[in-house]
Amino acid sequence: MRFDVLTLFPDLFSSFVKETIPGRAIAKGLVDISLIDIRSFARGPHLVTDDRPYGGGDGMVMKAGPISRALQSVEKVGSGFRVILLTPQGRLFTQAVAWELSRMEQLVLICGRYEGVDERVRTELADMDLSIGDYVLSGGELAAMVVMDAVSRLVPGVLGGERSTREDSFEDGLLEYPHYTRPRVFKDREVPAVLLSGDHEKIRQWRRTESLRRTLERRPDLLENAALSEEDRKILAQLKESDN
Ligand code: 9D3
Repeated sequence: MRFDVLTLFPDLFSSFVKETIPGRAIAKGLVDISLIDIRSFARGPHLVTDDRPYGGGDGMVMKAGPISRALQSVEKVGSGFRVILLTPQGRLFTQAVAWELSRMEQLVLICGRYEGVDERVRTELADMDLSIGDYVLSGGELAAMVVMDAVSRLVPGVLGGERSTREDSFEDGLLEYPHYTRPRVFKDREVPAVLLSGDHEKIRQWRRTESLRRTLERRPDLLENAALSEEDRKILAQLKESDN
């Protein structure tokens, strides 16, 4: 997977590239991140990348020209190629979108700053737009890192030891059960006895019940699309009835 990031702040990515999962994948040659400074494609003595909005109003808008020229400088490495604009107005980035994108060979991520980006970047240059959630960031850079982290760990071979990504939260549509390690007692709180019992079937049932309980309490919206067995539905019915 090759990522090309178009940004006014390439330095923001240095520790991300060095330290994250994609960083380890880079060492293995499975993921490659190329940073492109939009300012180096600006023109004139002042290398202007933004301008005042047509129609008036506060704030500045990123110009289409420098972004367009930065995009033209990106070398296409394959056929599975998508240009993605990170914007608060974009389609919501979810695990399902991450899986879709992980099948591509190359993703170009355009990071906006200021109040926004000239609309023609979205309509004429980008194939899709993404938002990472309903909160206001100062720019698209953190969103680009979120997308790269989530997508690159789905690329085959990226996760160390091939630990199954299907075990992860959200892969079966439920929140995870609680985890415990030593010590057995912490702040007078004991590890649930069932986890020390050695009874693997009991442990499996307990974990599934806690997974369902947490999802019901915290994210009932996830239950709509979760992969639920008959056993799961019985447990859920009990949890709803008994209020525990
Ligand atoms: C002042 C009105 N804002 C609209 C909500 C304008 C605005 C806010 C934040 C324009 C750009 C930004 C910068 N954010 C992003 O570029 C961004 C973002 C985000 O803020 N939240 C979630 N996902 C994303 S992806 C890119």
